[in-house]
Amino acid sequence: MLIRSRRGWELPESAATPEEVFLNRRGLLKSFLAAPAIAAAGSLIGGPLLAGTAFGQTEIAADDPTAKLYPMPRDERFKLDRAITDPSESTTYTNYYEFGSQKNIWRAAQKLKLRPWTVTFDGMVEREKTVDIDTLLAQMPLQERLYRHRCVEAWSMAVPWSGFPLKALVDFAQPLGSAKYVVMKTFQNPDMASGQRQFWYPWPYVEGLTMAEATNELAFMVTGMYGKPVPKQNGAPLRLAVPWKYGFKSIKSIVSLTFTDQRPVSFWEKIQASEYGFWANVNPEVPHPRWSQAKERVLGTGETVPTQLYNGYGEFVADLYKGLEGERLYL
Ligand SMILES: Nc1nc2c(c(=O)[nH]1)N[C@H]1C(S)=C(S)[C@@H](COP(=O)(O)O)O[C@H]1N2
Ligand SMILES: [Mo]
Repeated sequence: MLIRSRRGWELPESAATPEEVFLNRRGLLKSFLAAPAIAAAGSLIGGPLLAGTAFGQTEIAADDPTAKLYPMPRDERFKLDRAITDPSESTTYTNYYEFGSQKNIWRAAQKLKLRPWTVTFDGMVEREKTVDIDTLLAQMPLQERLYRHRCVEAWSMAVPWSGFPLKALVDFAQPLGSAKYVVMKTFQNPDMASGQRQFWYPWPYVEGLTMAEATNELAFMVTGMYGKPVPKQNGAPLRLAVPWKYGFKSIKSIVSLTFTDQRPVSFWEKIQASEYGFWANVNPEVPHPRWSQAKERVLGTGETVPTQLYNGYGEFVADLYKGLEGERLYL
């Protein structure tokens, strides 16, 4: 967003900005947040979620029939160490390359058509199947969780996601015992998503987890945000949240889950394997080849705070990586 000749993805704001300006976020926000929607959010910077303020760009989409499922009961095991990010920030400052490589693509993302929407389960499963999303949701254990989110670009947010454990979806899929990975894909439709006309990207967006990661209790499938259906720009109608990994692992608008014994090569790994690997676990001590990961800019607060190993979720996930020390776990 600051350097237009480069893709925002490849250069975080912290690397694009002189450090003293970066730390003075209020001044920075005034001078750089030129997009009207984000500029309007500037007045809310500095406070936690304010009751009664405008709800960002999260109006429920007309073609989303799931409003009656919200709000979902909160699972209190997942605590935040910081305020919930104001929705006017987290719903207008997004990464969704299918709709463009800038942060302010939320308007373009309104073209996303939510119904009909099906999810296909294939590969190493008892029986391949394609299921309508509403039929699926009716069978899932729905709940809300408060999670942090850490983008590899060194910004972060804290949001109440609604949805269900990915483990419930894996159980529904009935994978064979020989499956080692689950591979998820985003829709492919360049007529709807103009970013997909940029043919040099390896569409569709693909991400993957090991079966142990996918069935870890922290891996969550998101259908909602802030007690409402998740906005299109944040990945409706079904996205992943794996908060101990960099944000690019949390794939949006999923249409299929494929079970396999081959490690998948994800979207960003295909583009730049030396910078975006399979594991991508958050670790402040392992820098991105072009910038530090030691700190993160907390969206909507003007603050920069230290980043934590596994984004603070080590008690849930550290065991997953015992014996894998030879792998590039943090890139
Ligand atoms: N299909 C798809 N999923 C995606 C992305 C994307 O461009 N396309 N961006 C990823 C990145 S880099 C991040 S940080 C998060 C951002 O989620 P948010 O926009 O809801 O904050 O989505 C991830 N999932
Ligand atoms: Mo990201």
